Amino acid sequence: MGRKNFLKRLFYLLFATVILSASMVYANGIKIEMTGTPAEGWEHLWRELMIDITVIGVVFAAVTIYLLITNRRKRPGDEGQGPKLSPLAAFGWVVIPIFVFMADDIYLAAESFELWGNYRNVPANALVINVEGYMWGWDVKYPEKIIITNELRVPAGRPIHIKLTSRDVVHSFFIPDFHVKWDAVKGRENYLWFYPKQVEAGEHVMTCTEFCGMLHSSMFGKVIVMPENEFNKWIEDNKPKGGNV
Ligand SMILES: [Cu+2]
Repeated sequence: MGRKNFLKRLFYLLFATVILSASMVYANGIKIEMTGTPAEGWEHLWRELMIDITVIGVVFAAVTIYLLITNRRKRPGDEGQGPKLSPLAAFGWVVIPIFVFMADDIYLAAESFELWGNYRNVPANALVINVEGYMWGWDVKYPEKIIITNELRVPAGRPIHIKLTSRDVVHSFFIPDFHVKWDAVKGRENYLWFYPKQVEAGEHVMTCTEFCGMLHSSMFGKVIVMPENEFNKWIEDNKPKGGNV
């Protein structure tokens, strides 16, 4: 290969790399906005992952099938006689496909970090509720000094900030419907937040997902989403009465 040819190919390779990088940066710039609740962001990312791996899977399968058919052995002892690639062309054939799929990985990773930030940033107007895990249940403590076990009542339409700890061993607080989970550790205050937007959402499972002893599997309760006025009334009705409590 002449020097001119080499330079031309090198130029194409660099050009393709620049175009791919630019489109990735552009896509990041306009698309990465994981606003909304953790659950919405989680579902968005999940859908995107499913679409991406499906597209990539189908493309790979199609290319593989095509190559298998076009390059199959026609008679015994048949040997292929593919064109000999120059080192640069071989390099390009390796690097460009890797870059294309890595670009998607990097993009998804960027979205994951964005979503992570969303999970860790509790909105300022969130209602704070303390949850303490123990062997084997959850004590839910409201600022009004109400304590209930295995039942987390929350108002609809407000972000809920759970401050999480444990009385004994390590537990893991999990509400599958809201896609939130975090460890409850003795001597530490961890947190998570979720946003029950509507009452129709109703009741949800909350459970422990860290094997924490004999009765770990019975360490579950429910999250009950209530209309805000009913929730306020419930707080009023249940908070300790009298001055010195
Ligand atoms: Cu547990």
